Amino acid sequence: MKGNITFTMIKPDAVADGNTGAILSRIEGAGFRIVAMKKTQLSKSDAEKFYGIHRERPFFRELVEYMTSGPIVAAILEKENAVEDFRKLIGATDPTKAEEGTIRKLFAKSISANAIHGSDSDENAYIEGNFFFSMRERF
Ligand code: IDP
Ligand code: MG
Repeated sequence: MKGNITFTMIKPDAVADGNTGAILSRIEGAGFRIVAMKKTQLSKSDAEKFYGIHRERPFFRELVEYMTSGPIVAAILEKENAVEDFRKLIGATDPTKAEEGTIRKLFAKSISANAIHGSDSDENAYIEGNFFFSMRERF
């Protein structure tokens, strides 16, 4: 069912602030079905691997430090047009540029501690989902 799956993480700032429930409620309210979910904490090597594409970016060290600073909630979500619709729901990377009503506008603290991750393509949704879960054909 290509196109119907995306991957998310509720990031350490949002989990630490007690916003997990409020964010999940918005995700479900927007029509996404949670097909797998777990709370865990990334090791340094997990975070470096997950964000490997950003290795050369100036913020990479800050990003790894932040993403390992506390527990995250990882989930696979299902909905028609999941990747694009979820990116709309979470808003721009920089919360000061995110639209009103988006999850980042509501819950993010900064461009780094921006509350939530959302996959940017179908291909990455599968790669990222498989990083935390064993995705089978039915996904
Ligand atoms: P995205 O999460 O909206 O897809 P990406 O450009 O893929 O944004 O960056 C991945 C993550 O790296 C962001 O969500 C944010 O946590 C962090 N990040 C991105 N740009 C910056 C920056 O300029 N300074 C600090 N952290 C950043
Ligand atoms: Mg990205």
